[in-house]
Amino acid sequence: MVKKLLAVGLFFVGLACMSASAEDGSRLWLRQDIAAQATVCCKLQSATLDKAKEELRKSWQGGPVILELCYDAEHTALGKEGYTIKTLSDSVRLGASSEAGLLYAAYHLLRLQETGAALERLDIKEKPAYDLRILNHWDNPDGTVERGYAGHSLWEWNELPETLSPRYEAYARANASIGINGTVLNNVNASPNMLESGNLKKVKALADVFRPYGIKVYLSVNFASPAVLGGLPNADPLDEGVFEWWKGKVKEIYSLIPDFGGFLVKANSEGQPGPCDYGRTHADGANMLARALKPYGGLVMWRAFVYNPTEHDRAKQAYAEFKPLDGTFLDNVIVQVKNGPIDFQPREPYSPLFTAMPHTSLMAELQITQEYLGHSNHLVFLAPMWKEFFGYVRPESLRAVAGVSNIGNEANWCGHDFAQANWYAFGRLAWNPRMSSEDIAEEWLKQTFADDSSFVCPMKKMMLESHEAAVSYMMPLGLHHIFAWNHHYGPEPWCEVEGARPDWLPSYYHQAGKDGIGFDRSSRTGSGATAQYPDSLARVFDNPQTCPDEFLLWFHHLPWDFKMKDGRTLWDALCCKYEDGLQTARKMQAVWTEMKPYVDAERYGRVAERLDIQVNDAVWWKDACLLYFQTFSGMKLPAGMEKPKHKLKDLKKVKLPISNYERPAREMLP
Ligand code: GCW
Repeated sequence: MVKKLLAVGLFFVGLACMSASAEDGSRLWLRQDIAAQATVCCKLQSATLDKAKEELRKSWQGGPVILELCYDAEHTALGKEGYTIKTLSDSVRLGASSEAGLLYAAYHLLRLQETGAALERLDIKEKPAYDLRILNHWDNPDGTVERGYAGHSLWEWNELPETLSPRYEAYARANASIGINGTVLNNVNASPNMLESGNLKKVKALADVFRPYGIKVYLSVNFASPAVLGGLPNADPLDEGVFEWWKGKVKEIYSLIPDFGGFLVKANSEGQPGPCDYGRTHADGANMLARALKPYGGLVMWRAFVYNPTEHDRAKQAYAEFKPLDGTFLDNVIVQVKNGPIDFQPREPYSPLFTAMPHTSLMAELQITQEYLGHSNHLVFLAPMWKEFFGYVRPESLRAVAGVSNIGNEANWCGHDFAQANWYAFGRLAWNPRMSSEDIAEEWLKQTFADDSSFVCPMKKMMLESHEAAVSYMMPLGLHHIFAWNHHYGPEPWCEVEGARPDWLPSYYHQAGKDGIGFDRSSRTGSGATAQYPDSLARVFDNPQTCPDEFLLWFHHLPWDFKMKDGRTLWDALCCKYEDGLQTARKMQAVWTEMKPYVDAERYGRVAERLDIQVNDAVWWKDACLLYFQTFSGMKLPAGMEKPKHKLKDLKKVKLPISNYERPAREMLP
């Protein structure tokens, strides 16, 4: 008998192992048991309510749940997507003034269950901080993804509209579970072909899948479309024919997709066409599109990511072009500004536009895909970086938040299993920017891996330290853009490319020389970028004695022996930062090794393999930057640091393939 029991036991252990080893990460944070068969009461029926009911029925393990549409003062005050969750004597009641609100409430309740929260006396009121919480895909019609590191595009344009991949619904569900309610399907470097009638039918097919999950679709548009696609002689926004063309296109779109969200536009930036080609302003361009969209309730998200090779300081450009336009945009235009003034660097001060355009709707563009943070090789939890941004920019001064997606067609969606946490964190912060990074990490870990404090505590710590570590081993103390040419993966502070725009080269940014290092943006001796900030902050940034260390070399060019606040020389402080970053990466690797018992073999292995690359890359970054900067400083590495593993001349030979949109493989790295 005992033997038989043992055999049965072993059989089940075997099964458990098999299912653990089939763990491809595709279930994201939505891994709840699906055999619950809960009682769900809801008098109404609709596509969205059916999703909410189905989720609860399958996974809720408590008593009956009642879903109610409520139009009382309490619920109307919570807006279109807010909701309440209340424990009653014999049930839980979810209330909202919209179906989407009830769907969000259902996901909230399940999240509480999955994270082990106390469920006895729930009395929750939720209202999203923004009406628009949107992903930006940089996906091209040919299936490539600009700055995507998780395979190819999720959208199978060749198969649409006839064939609908089951992943479209899985994508919508994942987004809805964290409150994301919009998606821009295509790259801001937009192909005019996207607006062809045949392609719009494909967009409609996706919109139909996403709609029940409360998600609207948007498109990036190429400003020259009337000329390129429509055959007009130009795309001048003040030309009536151009406006008529857009009006017609917009009408066609809304006839297919009545709840279409609107357009995202990258204009007059990095070679894209725009209104300035015709001597018009960004406002002229944005307002023309806004007029076409207005009758249907559509929006224009107009990007402020502009810079010009002739401007002496790239960090000042967007402000220079957009601030004078404050107050001139129509009310269905939102100006979309990247979090920092340059370009999604590992760390940037906030873009001064956020505090300079009080009469314009602004939205923040955050980058979820790790273009400048180790692609899908490095474990970098981005919530702390975004929280830093919200520490400077008041959440209520924004109208919306967008995140550049890190999603591709790989089984685990994001390449790195921990990059899923950044998709998750984006959604949670777009819903509530006041949530702490710690709470987000904890929620995600519990739902995605295990609800065991011996796992959650060390892993949470590791996630919370990971961004600072990456900044330290790549670009500490305000250094920025010292990446290798174009692929933005490894270090190349020495990079020179004949004929290249200076503002695409690292030396433009680090300005290292015998006299010191850093970009002088101070008002007295430098570019004066500090003056674009409100006075109180401008004063702090302007003075190297008060400028926070993390922005020191962003705003100042300082001698190598500059005395830091703690008395060390700048050179020593820089070296120690690189060393700290590397040692934290090593610690992350050690922590993960200890987590082996809590994690299935497949995900354990994938993450371990990437942490190995991350540590090696941290050595690469540290050696490359310090050995190169040492040629100027002429100073010794401080005692106690790990000795360089590489020689500068060898590192200078490393070349990764530029057009590699996939993860750089181990063999390509030093
Ligand atoms: O950072 C740069 C990226 C480009 C991107 C551009 C942008 C979509 O390297 O790949 O183009 O930003 O945000 O428009």
